Amino acid sequence: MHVNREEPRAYYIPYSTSENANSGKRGQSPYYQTLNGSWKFNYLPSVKEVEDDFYKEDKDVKGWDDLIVPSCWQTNGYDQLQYVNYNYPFPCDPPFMPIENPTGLYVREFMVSDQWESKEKYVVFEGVNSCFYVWINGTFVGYSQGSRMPAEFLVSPYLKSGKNRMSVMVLKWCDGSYLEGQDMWRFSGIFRDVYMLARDKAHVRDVFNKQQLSDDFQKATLSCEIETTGPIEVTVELKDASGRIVSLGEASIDGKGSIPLVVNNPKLWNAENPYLYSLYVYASNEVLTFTVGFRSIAVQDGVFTINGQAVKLKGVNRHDSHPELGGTIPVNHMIKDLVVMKQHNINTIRTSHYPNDPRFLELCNKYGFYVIDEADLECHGVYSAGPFNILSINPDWKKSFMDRMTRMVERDKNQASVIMWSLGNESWYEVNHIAMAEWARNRDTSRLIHYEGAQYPRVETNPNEESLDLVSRMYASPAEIEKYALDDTNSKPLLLCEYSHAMGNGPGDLKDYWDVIDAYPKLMGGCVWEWVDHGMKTQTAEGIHYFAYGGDFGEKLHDGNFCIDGLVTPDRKPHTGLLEYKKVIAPIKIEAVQLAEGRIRITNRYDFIDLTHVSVHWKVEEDGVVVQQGYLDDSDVAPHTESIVRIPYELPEVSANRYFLTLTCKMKVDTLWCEAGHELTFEQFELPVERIEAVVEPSLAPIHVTQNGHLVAIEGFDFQHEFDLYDGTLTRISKHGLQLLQSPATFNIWRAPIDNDAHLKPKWLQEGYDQAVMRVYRSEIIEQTENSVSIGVDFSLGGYIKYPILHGKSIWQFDGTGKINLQVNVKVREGLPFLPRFGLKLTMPQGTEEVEYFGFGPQESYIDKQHSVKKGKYLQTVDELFEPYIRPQENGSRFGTEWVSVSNGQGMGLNFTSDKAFSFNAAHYTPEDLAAASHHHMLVRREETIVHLDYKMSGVGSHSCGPELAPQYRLEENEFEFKLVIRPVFKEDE
Ligand code: IPT
Repeated sequence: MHVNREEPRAYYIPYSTSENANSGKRGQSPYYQTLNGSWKFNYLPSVKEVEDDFYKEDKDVKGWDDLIVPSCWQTNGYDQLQYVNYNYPFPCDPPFMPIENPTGLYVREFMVSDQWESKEKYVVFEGVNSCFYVWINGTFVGYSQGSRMPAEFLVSPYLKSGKNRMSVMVLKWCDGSYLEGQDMWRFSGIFRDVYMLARDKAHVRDVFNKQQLSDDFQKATLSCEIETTGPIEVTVELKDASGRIVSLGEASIDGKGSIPLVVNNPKLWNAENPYLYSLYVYASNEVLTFTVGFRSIAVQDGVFTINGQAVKLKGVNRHDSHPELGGTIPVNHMIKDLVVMKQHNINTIRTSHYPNDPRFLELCNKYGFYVIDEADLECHGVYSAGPFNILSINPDWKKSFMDRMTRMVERDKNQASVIMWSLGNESWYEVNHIAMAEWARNRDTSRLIHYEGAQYPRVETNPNEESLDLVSRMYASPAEIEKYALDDTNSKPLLLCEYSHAMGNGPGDLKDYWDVIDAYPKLMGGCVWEWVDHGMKTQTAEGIHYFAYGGDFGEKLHDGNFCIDGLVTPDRKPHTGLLEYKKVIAPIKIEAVQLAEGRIRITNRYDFIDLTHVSVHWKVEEDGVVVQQGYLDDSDVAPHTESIVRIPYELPEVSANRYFLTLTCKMKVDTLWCEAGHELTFEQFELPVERIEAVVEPSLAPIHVTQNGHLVAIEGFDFQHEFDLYDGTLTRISKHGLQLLQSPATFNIWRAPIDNDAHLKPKWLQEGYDQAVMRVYRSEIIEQTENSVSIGVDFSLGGYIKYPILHGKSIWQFDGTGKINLQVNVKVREGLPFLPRFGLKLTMPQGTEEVEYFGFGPQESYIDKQHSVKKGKYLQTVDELFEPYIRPQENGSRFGTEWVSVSNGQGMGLNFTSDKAFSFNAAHYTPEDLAAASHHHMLVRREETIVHLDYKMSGVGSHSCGPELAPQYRLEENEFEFKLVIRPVFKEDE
């Protein structure tokens, strides 16, 4: 697995003074020299093409390419961009790799400072995929594999004064690749930083800051376990966040030693208040610094706790994924992720499925995140070829498994944010895992051990069931986790290490999960799969930018858009699913107690901090217009407690209007991740005001009806409508001569399948849901007066081969004002899969761009994805309603709409209402357009506007990898009635 690699150690950079250490910038250290930059690079499709002398000192490499390090080959035009989930993109023949193994040769010249003359010099590679050999000045230095772990080599013997040359050979595949079969783009190369360190001959090699908190948290002891490379005086100093020394110690250490530090009344670290002390380790000319966050992580009576407090993990799975740089993640990009996460109330990150850059963990310490640090180990691919456990049970592979655990734990053992070690992902669970777990438990008693694969039965049962501290599940449904929580024989907390698969339009089940998680102490939360869509930014021949996914680069084996399953886009724009998550996991909950008297309950769901940093604004809106507002008095609600508050609004006893109360919780202060005024969460209630319905006088305006064959013309003072009896539908709606319908209205059940419909889609297609056309059995005028006319239609909607999907009876009543009252009664054939939706589809002419509605907004909402939207009056454009999913699919619907007007810019259009709230959307694409395009940029925007008025739209769920859509979110009624009022309007006159 390696040759000449140094033993793993904690991550640090040696500095010369505490001042330059405090800068946090590696370049401030005189003992650090980056080897990032421009390297000469030669890519060869096969290792057999490597020239024997390529690493020699005098090898002429002028003709080679220039490549920036760190980087990935595939994002620089070398090799092949390929996205594969768990299958191996090579024959499964462990430990062998294809002979045609792509290879990258790197050469770089660098100077070594004269001031380093007397020092020991090391080179550190923080990440190279998948394995590499290093030479300096033509002499072999060493070899390492294990892509996301640092490899350090002692290079003093090979360096000379003046110019030196480093040559590196990186192979795309090695036997380690069998353990790196994670669901991701397969990148290669020196993709993380490379640097040299100059050390005193006798120096501190490793530091393990072992912390222990007394049971009452009043005393913290820090045992600094220090390993040196020779006899040396070591002084340690612990400073609090203000820079005050709180404890110090010293010792002469030759080899291993320990310096104890004690802090009375320590300030504890947690994700909400990430209080950090700084530890300085002085030895000879060097100072090393470590942040120290005192916290205790435990399972108490089956409940997961931090600092003795039950904590729920509100997490995400995060891959290293950059839309242009691939697996190379600059620090500012890491910060961007953390800021967006913080702004969305996320407190936990699982570093799926490998350790990240060590600076990422330092940022997590500082910004406040709980991290599940996962070993770089997934051998899921063996499962496609044969038994799942062939590697995890095989003693020949034990060393490789252990290597991935020991190097991670040693590197990250001082990081406060790391609360759990994870043995990797989806590699079954056998003796090799148990060895990893047991080693880690022995080395570090302060963290928990996680592994999801343990749920599968083992061939060789190991009696030590205690190897893991918690039970971990993927994609279990809310009902399944509830069952676990209710079973008293389950003594460990349960973590959903992956849940609510955020692929495409979704997830729609977050609230259901959290209702259950919040109800049971044994459920410790979970991490949504996943944080980011791994789209690669690319462009068409015409220069149109788009985000590519599997298959877009002509790769033979790929897994399509299964990598486009994040809560944010590749360029980190929040999807609507993230807004939903933010609301569901919000740290403050507001409930109604007695709205007539303005009483509400505020619950502080933070685990450690009170609410003094939050200001709560309230407003009352009367039909969408603010009529009263104010701020609540500061409420100092302690964590995990609640307070009942009175809001001083005054309500009329009766009104024809509706009143909504909206409370918004905002940050009072600037933080690392937000500015004062940032909205943490909100809540909304309809206020109890007795409603006097406005009396609508029946229209006495006369109506003229003329029938010409199958066409019925319905005319009044300022309108002309037309109904086609043959097709059983409306063909013209016009006001003042303006035709508002471009093509006949149709009943519609189809939606462009979302990713979460993928499993159901074949059944939908089998029944012809995508082709359902109307068959009219009867269509006639059934009632006519001076002021109105009604047309009755019996129809069915059917696809092909099978019996019709549904039968319906519609009554279209026209009155003298131009209003159209539609009532449709539907019977769906028994035994069918639930309907995507049912509603009326209209096409409105070019120029129909304005949408005004009273309902939920401003973003899309569905029956199961509507916690992050606010009820109000919205004015948007058709384009603003659209959500540009990377793979186009149903989007932009508005659930719970009470009325909507869709018009041209002058306000001339159609107004829709119903007796019950309905869903609508308006777009420049039909469901068929969306379904036919594989990427957003391939959509051709129509000039006309397609409007859907839906009785119901089925929910979105997370079935692409999660449970089926819950029954309450499906349109699976066999009989229903839908009423819709269509009114041509000139809005500016109303
Ligand atoms: C699970 C994987 O752990 C994760 O890496 C990713 O592939 C995700 O699913 C799907 O997007 S594996 C699945 C078979 C449960």
